[in-house]
Amino acid sequence: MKAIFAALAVFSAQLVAAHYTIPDLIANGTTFADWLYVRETENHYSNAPITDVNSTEFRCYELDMDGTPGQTSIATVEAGSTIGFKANDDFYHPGYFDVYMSPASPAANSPEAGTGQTWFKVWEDLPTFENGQLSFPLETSDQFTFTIPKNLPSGQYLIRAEQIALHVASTYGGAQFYVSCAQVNVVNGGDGTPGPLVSIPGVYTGYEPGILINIYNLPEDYPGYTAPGPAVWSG
Ligand SMILES: *[C@@H]1O[C@H](CO)[C@@H](O)[C@H](O)[C@H]1NC(C)=O
Ligand SMILES: *[C@@H]1O[C@H](CO)[C@@H](O)[C@H](O)[C@H]1NC(C)=O
Ligand SMILES: [Cu+2]
Repeated sequence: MKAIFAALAVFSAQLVAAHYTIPDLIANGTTFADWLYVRETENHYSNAPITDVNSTEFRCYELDMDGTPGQTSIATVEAGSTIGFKANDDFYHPGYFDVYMSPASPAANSPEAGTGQTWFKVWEDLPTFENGQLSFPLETSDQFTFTIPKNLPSGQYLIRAEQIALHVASTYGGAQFYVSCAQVNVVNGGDGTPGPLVSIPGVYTGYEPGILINIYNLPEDYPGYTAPGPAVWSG
């Protein structure tokens, strides 16, 4: 009997642990090694999501908030080029995706980078709404790409990838956030002024209609998915 309970406990622990991380930066058509340019996250072993939108960890979820930045390399990327992120599994949870960037002062590999109201959104992927149902095109993919705005000023930045998984988001705190931050040096940039600027944490309360939502039981008059956070700055 005891053995059966132990086996069940292990089995359910594995079910709970069946999530993912986002360890790879894609740049210049190459997918780079795990945690080379992306700060290693605290869930690198458990793959578990963050659910507290107010915690300091919500920013980049580093394994060690002080040590990890310095242990992570900085990738040179060109403004206007296509970059992306790759997960360690398909993004099989239904959700919304976005990417934020922040100028990184004093450097992309310093713990202070991104701690102010300095973040702006550069890309998003919304669930589509058709025939009364949401659908999630990236569910069967383990990666996504986007363009670094051509007019983004040159310099060091953090790039924060986020999926807000919505499969158990019908109660407060249920949405699962999968996040990680890449460290980059943007070259050949322009003279744009990115915005609107937000703080992370601080950008969400967790009560937004795109975060606190029952995707399996939408209201009769549902208008389609509303993205949380600021509008995308495309440069
Ligand atoms: C991407 O290509 C640019 C231009 O050739 C180069 O400067 C940069 O180092 C490359 N970045 C990476 C991460 O390989
Ligand atoms: C996070 O902060 C927001 C805004 O202050 C608040 O409404 C919410 O209840 C907080 N959530 C948690 C889990 O502390
Ligand atoms: Cu999961």
